[in-house]
Amino acid sequence: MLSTDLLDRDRHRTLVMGVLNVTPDSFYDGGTVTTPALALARATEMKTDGAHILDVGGESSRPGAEPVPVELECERVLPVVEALLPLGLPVSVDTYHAATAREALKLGAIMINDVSALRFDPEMVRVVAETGCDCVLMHMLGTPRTMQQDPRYDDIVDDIRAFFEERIEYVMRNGVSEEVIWIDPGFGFGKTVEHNLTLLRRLGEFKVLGRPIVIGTSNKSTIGAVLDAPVHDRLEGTAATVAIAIANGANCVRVHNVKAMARVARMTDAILKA
Ligand code: HH2
Repeated sequence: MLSTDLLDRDRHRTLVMGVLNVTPDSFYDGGTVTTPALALARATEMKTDGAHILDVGGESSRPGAEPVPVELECERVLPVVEALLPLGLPVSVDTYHAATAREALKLGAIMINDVSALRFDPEMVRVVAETGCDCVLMHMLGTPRTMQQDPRYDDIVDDIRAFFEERIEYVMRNGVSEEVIWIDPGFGFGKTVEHNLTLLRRLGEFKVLGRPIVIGTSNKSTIGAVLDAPVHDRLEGTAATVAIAIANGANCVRVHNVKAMARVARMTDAILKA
């Protein structure tokens, strides 16, 4: 089991998850990885730069994105999963489709990163239960198409914690063991700038759930809004969010710029966990 395994081995180290999108339209790296060979080259670089996990995605979930048919997602993702396996790094697949997840796990992926927390495809919980794979439950308000339309919470942290309690109870009732569950508050998914900043400030409040926390702030629009910076000029802003997330209890940071953020994570870990 990846969570127990990696977290035990690396108790004093924050895990770095490198983002590898095989899409034409992802907000940061869209259109850059178009073949399994290019994916392998990018992933090899990420491994050298300090990635512990690779997260392969075949559908953009940026605000307003349209869903991709599952066949197309499989066409994009599966050959890339296969190409990455010889690297020996754990491969996660960013999907909410059970069919994609099932095939990717058969090939050798060991983690499913589901931005819908297993809500969008009712079959997904069965795939996770049957295979025993690791699984990230991410919070999102609505769907990528609708999530940024006036998102509201009573108290964002209390609401998301209640969401996780419900989701964890649901997956465990359906045969998923607790040890494989990771939680992610979904930075940028149905949240205003203020909501996202609050989540980072209060991330530690999710610790009561007893599960490893993943967070993906990398280059997102909240950083652009604070710094008034375009998407490819958000490295320092991302660094600040990664350091604060780790200080507030994140166990795994999902990032595009692996070299820089692996260093930020190592430095932050050294300060906090010496
Ligand atoms: N963010 C994105 C996609 N998947 N998964 C988790 N667990 N947490 C996140 O914050 C998260 C995620 C969006 O980032 P990216 O994949 O770079 O962009 P796009 O959705 O446009 O492909």
